[in-house]
Amino acid sequence: MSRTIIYGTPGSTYTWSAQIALVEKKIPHELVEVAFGAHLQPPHRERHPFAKVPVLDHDGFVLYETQAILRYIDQLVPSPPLQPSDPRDAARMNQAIGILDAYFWRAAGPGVVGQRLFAVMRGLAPDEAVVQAAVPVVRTALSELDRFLGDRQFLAGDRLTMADIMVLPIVRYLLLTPEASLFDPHPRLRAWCERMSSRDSVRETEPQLARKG
Ligand SMILES: N[C@@H](CCC(=O)N[C@@H](CS)C(=O)NCC(=O)O)C(=O)O
Repeated sequence: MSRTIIYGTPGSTYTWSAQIALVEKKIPHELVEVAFGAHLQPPHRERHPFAKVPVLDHDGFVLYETQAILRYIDQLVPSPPLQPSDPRDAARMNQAIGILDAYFWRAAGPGVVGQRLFAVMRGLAPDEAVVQAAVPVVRTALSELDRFLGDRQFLAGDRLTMADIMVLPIVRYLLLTPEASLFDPHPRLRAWCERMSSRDSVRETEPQLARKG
């Protein structure tokens, strides 16, 4: 019988994306927690030389980089597809993922959520300068994602794709911060987040830290 393991840190957005994809594909998996800090040490460092999470182990095939994990899962279990067949939708999906990886996650994650939620949880005051430097990038990313969404149900068309799965977790955390007000011009994006959050795959894998209250 095949065995699928995700090594991840509690609360990690990228780990959450990998888990959502596995549940969408009905691939049973085990989450092995890598405590924060342990990701910098062996044995995790041997799985991921850049010391990040998640890492997938599928029957001994070890893979890191969330995009690569999602694309692998999508080829392994083709149904339901997580990539559009329409070339323009596929291009938008890739663009949204590129924006997430290159700009949005860094600004929203370490820039806003890291300061507003995680620093505060450790008893530290948020660094307002870091938050303020991140806000313009977050604002641009939200505006672009809203434009991609348009009047459709998902970020790259009328079906769930890798773009929705990769973008949702950081959006969920952002909405727990005072910078949730950056969504005010984008009610469609908020509605998309609510639709996504009601999916079984999202609810079943939701980290405790991402829950309201
Ligand atoms: N490009 C990587 C990014 C993964 C990443 O940045 N993960 C974060 C958690 S969401 C992490 O491991 N942070 C720990 C650190 O930077 O020390 C991917 O797509 O998997």
